[in-house]
Amino acid sequence: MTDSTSPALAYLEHCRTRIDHELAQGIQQASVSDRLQEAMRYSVLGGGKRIRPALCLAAARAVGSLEDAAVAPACSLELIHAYSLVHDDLPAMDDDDLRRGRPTAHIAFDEATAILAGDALQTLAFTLLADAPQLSDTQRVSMIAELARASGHQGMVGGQAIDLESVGLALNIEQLETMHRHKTGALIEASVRLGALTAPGVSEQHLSALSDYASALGLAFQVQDDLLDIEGDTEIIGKRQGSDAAKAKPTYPALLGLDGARERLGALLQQSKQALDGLGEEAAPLRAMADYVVSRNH
Ligand code: GRG
Repeated sequence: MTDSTSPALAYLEHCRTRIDHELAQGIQQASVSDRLQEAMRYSVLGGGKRIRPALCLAAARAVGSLEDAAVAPACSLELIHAYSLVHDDLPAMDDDDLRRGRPTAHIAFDEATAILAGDALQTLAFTLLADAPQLSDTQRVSMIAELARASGHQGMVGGQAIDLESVGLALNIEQLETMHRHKTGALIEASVRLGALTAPGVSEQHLSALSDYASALGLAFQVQDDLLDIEGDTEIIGKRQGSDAAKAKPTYPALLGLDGARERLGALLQQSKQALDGLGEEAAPLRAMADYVVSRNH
């Protein structure tokens, strides 16, 4: 890690401390099945960088909200993210055995329990938002609507469907970016927007600038993910676990070449940070997160 990532690493650690306690409490609430609850805990609290909660807390700070107001939305974003990883790892999807250096949920438990844990994490996300003590009814409804849009068929789930349908097809760069904007970008954008919505009177101008920041950052996240895959695999087309030629997916380096992908990453970082020009020093954690996303090593 370079000097440019250290402010973000400190911020990510701060966010982890702040939200992991809340996540554990949310999962702890009486469950009719100990095994299901254990699978939920395993899938959420066993590692992960907490990029989405950090973006949510950082956006709240950028618009002058108290951090307390952003804790429930930040947890809801991490829960949706965790559910998506559990389901993505299933045999019917990516069929991965390892996640965050440990057996995936369906290996550690069983397939049916992993499906249920993912379902339960998803609904818990919306419960936390509906019950968020620091937010008004209007804010809760707006956030629930935004999160549902970003994670459902208009967002992440839709992107995953495009991804599955495109296996073996030669996507062009526009089609690749459309897929990523939905599959991973929508939740990253929602992370920033939910943070901004903690300020009751947030202006359309600020919301739009923050959406532009997040939209460029969501793509940058994916370019860096593809570049990290190459370092891990030394293959331009491939995937991390359960590699299977028939499942080869298009990537930025495959379409643009290594230099082209790095150039695209630089342009997206610049675009992302430029969107914050109208925001002051309070947006420093968002700027640090942008640097981190493009230089992270895992
Ligand atoms: C199955 C409904 C459903 C959706 C799946 C987002 C997604 C759609 C699948 C994730 C698969 C994947 C590995 C995509 C690459 C980008 C990505 C989301 C990586 C993991 O995110 P990080 O790096 O993970 O933030 P950590 O472990 O740090 O939380």
